[in-house]
Amino acid sequence: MITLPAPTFREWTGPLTTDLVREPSRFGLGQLPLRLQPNGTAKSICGFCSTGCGLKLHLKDGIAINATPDPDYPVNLGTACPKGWEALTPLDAPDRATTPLFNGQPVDWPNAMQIFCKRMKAVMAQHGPESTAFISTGQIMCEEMAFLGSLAKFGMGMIHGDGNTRQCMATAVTAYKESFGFDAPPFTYADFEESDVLVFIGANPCIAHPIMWQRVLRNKRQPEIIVVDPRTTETAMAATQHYAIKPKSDLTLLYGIAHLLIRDGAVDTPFVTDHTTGFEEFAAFIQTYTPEHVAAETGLSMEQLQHFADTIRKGTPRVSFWWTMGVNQSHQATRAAQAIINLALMTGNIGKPGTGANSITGQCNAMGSRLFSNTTNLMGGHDFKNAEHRGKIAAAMGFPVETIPDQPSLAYDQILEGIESGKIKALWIIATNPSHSWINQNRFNALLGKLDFFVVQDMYATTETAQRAHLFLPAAAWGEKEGTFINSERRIGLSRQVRRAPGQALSDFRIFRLIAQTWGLGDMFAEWISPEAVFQVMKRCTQGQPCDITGIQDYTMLESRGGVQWPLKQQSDAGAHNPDTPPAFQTERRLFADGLFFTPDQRARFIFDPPETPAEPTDAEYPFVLLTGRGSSAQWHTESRTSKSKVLRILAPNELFIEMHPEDATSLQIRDNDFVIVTSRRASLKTRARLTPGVRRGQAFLPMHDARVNQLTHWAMDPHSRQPSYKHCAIRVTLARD
Ligand SMILES: Nc1nc2c(c(=O)[nH]1)N[C@H]1C(S)=C(S)[C@@H](COP(=O)(O)OP(=O)(O)OC[C@H]3O[C@@H](n4cnc5c(=O)[nH]c(N)nc54)[C@H](O)[C@@H]3O)O[C@H]1N2
Ligand SMILES: Nc1nc2c(c(=O)[nH]1)N[C@H]1C(S)=C(S)[C@@H](COP(=O)(O)OP(=O)(O)OC[C@H]3O[C@@H](n4cnc5c(=O)[nH]c(N)nc54)[C@H](O)[C@@H]3O)O[C@H]1N2
Ligand code: SF4
Ligand SMILES: [Mo]
Repeated sequence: MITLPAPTFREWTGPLTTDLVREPSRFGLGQLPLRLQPNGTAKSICGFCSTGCGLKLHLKDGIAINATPDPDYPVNLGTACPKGWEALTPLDAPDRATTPLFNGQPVDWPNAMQIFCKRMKAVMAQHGPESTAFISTGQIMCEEMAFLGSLAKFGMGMIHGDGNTRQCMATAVTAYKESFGFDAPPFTYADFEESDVLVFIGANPCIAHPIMWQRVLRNKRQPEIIVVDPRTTETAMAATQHYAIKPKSDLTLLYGIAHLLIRDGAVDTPFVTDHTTGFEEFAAFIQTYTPEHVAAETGLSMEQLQHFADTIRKGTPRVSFWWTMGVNQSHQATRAAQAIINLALMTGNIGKPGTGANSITGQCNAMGSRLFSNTTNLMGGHDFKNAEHRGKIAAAMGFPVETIPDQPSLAYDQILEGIESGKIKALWIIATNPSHSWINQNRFNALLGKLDFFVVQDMYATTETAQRAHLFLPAAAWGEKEGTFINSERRIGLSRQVRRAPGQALSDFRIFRLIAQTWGLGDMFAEWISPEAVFQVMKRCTQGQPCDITGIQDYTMLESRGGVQWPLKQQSDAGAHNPDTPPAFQTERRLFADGLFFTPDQRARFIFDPPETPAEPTDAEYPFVLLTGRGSSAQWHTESRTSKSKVLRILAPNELFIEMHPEDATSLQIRDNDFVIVTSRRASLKTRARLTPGVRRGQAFLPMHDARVNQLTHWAMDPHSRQPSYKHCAIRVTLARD
């Protein structure tokens, strides 16, 4: 066990000079891992997915040279997926950005900061503060998100800011808020091990969350594993029941299962009566979702529907429901997520071991973004429109209350439409690559051309988005900075600095500090001197909230406890649980054990709407539904990081393939491995065909990692969460002639 000396991170408060930003160590400022033993091991949290695995980073002369999974961390228990093992490799890539760039030319930091502030202020002066916006991410630390959101909105006066979590988690957020009264995923990973029935809907954890899947494999209760996915995915192959529904028929299916559960007497009436509202109306609504109707709509048989419902009903099993992007990214995503929540509520499967309506999130800190990015929610899960909340946050931060905007931001797609219509003139993008990952990419890239000022902050200047920036700011990456992440089970973990950033690259935290100083906000953010200082500000913002973390003293406590799940109120004991619980799980907790929810009447709500047709149905010209998603456990999103690892490149397919059914291919004279042209109403691309019965007739699948895939997708949003519907558009496939 390493004993940690007191923090020595120091930040400059005097004037900014080139020397100072270039060589902060000359001025005694913390850039190096000062609190670690030079040849010891640092414990950290992986910076890729929301599983939040603990890694051990092995140091030589104070610099990490290797990463291995942490056997003591209560999340991953000594395992890691290939990305975790390769976590350090992307840091060494030859195309790491080492200097700010203005119109593609290197500039020094003082100049970059002057350009940033002058240009942003000029746009604000000419068109008003609502003409500027930022797009944040689920991939920087909580403290950085809190800094960005507070600097931009309370300091600089921006009103609009959203994050790439809109592409990912917005649906789960909206569904939970409406149904439970707060964005509160209730589960803990032990629930994977303690369920009798696990239902995965639109989720492929074997590929996207492989270490969560390891936890499923530790389940000793011989569970039934149900997978609802139009494709026979790796997870579906490992399941005991797979329901290959027609794409986007989830809502009808889930209403149909609720119908059967009511008909067959599986409702937990005491729970529903004591802890929910709206059940009567829901029961009346789903009367028409008869097996005949649901079978016709979903493509399943009535026997399959009955078997599905019986598996949930039989005996008193513990049933947990898990969903990911197959649900969140659809035209009626919020209602589909709530249809899952309704099933858990009506059967009383919540608040107990092995149960829950559980959204699995995506990025390493998507959960941090949900609480601390200051985008759709006011800091700490508060509401911009609520005057009391504004007063509370102003007091917690020590800012005048007038600095807190009284309106929430436009959503991501609305910001983009604002750019298109000329209302938004300046955009600042941090740690996301939407020129690849946003829906209907050509439209996105065209509207960037309308901006007066476009800033991108990334670890590589080579991403599709960074290449379009007027001003590029080079960022330190995971491993080169310190701060906290929150994983899918609400566990706050500490990620350590074990590398020095290349060239003049600075941590996002330090970039925000420089902007604050240059903008003239040095005094306002005087307390925001280090990530750990900001952690204390964040804590104050959570006081009295469902996500209250005032009981976490400091980083040392986070590290020594293997992370802490929220909530942890002041004076409550993180460890005092069941004495039978093994030490590694003593901080394990789930929500709603008392049946009390966060709505004003403390009851969960049944929410429902009739299903609608997807935004772009297939027709004779575009007869296939295009599904998109993750391709392999070695590929991460737009691959700015994973493509830099030779090992990960070997583990991933080396070429794009469209997966389609052999019979569809035969009717189009396409053989396995032939080149085909895939065309949507927006674009077309050439790729090879891979024939597999795992994809049903009339459907096709493309992994999202190739930059061309989102040229095909159709700009459509769920009306409640405004999350893009990435997993449904109409295409045709033809044999390539040359
Ligand atoms: N290796 C790797 N891991 C990752 C990521 C990565 O890029 N690479 N990204 C991370 C992030 S940010 C996220 S959000 C998660 C995503 O994790 P997942 O959501 O599990 O991954 P996806 O492949 O996007 O989508 C899951 C499944 O939804 C199915 N689907 C499509 N349409 C429908 C439908 O109408 N109904 C149903 N029921 N299913 C449907 C698809 O066939 C697909 O198998 O993964 C995280 N983990
Ligand atoms: N067709 C289709 N499209 C999709 C999806 C789909 O299923 N289908 N899924 C959607 C989902 S769920 C998601 S989450 C999005 C993801 O889409 P993006 O957010 O665009 O994907 P990433 O490649 O993870 O982009 C992160 C960027 O941040 C940079 N970066 C990494 N660490 C740091 C850091 O510490 N600081 C800074 N400043 N930069 C850093 C990386 O180099 C990279 O350029 O894609 C969405 N797009
Ligand atoms: S499962 Fe996720 S958190 Fe764990 S090692 Fe892999 S990418 Fe990292
Ligand atoms: Mo995501």
